[in-house]
Amino acid sequence: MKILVVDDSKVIRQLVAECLKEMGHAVSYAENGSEALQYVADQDVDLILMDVEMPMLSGFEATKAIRELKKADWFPIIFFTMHDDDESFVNGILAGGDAYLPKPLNPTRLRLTVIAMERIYVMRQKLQTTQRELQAANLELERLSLRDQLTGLGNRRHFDSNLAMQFALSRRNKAPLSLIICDIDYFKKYNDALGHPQGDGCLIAVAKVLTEQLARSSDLICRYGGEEFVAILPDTDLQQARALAESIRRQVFEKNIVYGDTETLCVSLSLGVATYVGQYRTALEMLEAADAALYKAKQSGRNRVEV
Ligand code: GH3
Ligand code: MG
Ligand code: MG
Ligand code: MG
Ligand code: MG
Repeated sequence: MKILVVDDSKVIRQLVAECLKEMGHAVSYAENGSEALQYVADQDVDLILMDVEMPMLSGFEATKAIRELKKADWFPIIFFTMHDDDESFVNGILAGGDAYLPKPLNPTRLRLTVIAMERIYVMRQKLQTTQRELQAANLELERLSLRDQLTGLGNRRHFDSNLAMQFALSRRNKAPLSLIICDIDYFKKYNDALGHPQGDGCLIAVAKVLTEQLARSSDLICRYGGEEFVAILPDTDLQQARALAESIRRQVFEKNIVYGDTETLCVSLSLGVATYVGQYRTALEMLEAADAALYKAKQSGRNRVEV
């Protein structure tokens, strides 16, 4: 344990330290209550051995202040004092102490009390490990809850919360915000021709193109539904977004993912683009505009970009 010994007498500090070092503990010192308080504010401590009568701040006062400072973190504090009466003992416990040893110190009693307090230390260590593991597990859960399992892209949940946030940011900063919605053309036919597992592979391939084409760290690409993807592009104007969409369309088409005898049966995307420059009242309105553009792309022959 990291033990802090607090006493205004150098002789006692040395005596106690010798005993603790023999037990294998790391020892630090403070000469009065306020030094102890300062030490606890700056450094890690597992146990404090504290004299009661000291100049500046008494052991009881220092203990009250330490308990206030470290509200969420209880480590044991052992008092040692000349005042061996019941009332002093009660006051020590009320001040936030855990044990009370009379002076002159009996080394065996000191050692045994430290051993008993070490159990609190062991429990604290376990608790801290559990807390760390829980935090890590929560982070992982949070991460998983925002991912699409198949493609590794963001999922619908991620998209919804990010769009709301980016829309608000864009409105406040008066910066353009673009959306690209992509839908694989005739994907049902692809599945019918090659089967669902192959279809899944095609979704992964399209996701890869999207990830490669939209490389800004601020871009968010999500799988919106079955064979629909959507990208949120902050600080991107209509001209840039349209060019990106066109590049995605071309890259997917040129991959030449054929699924029939004739060349015409080749995977392609239809894409709809919308850019917010203050004209939409809500993020949903913007999404509807992008969706309408996608519909137009489908209506006018597929494998194309519309705005
Ligand atoms: P359109 O050009 O009008 O978009 O035609 P489409 O066939 O792509 O559209 P439709 O909505 O009729 O069919 C979408 C298909 O996407 C149907 C479904 O089986 C397939 N699909 C959706 N999710 C998945 C998936 O996770 N894996 C696979 N393999 N197929 C999927
Ligand atoms: Mg003293
Ligand atoms: Mg669709
Ligand atoms: Mg559909
Ligand atoms: Mg489709």
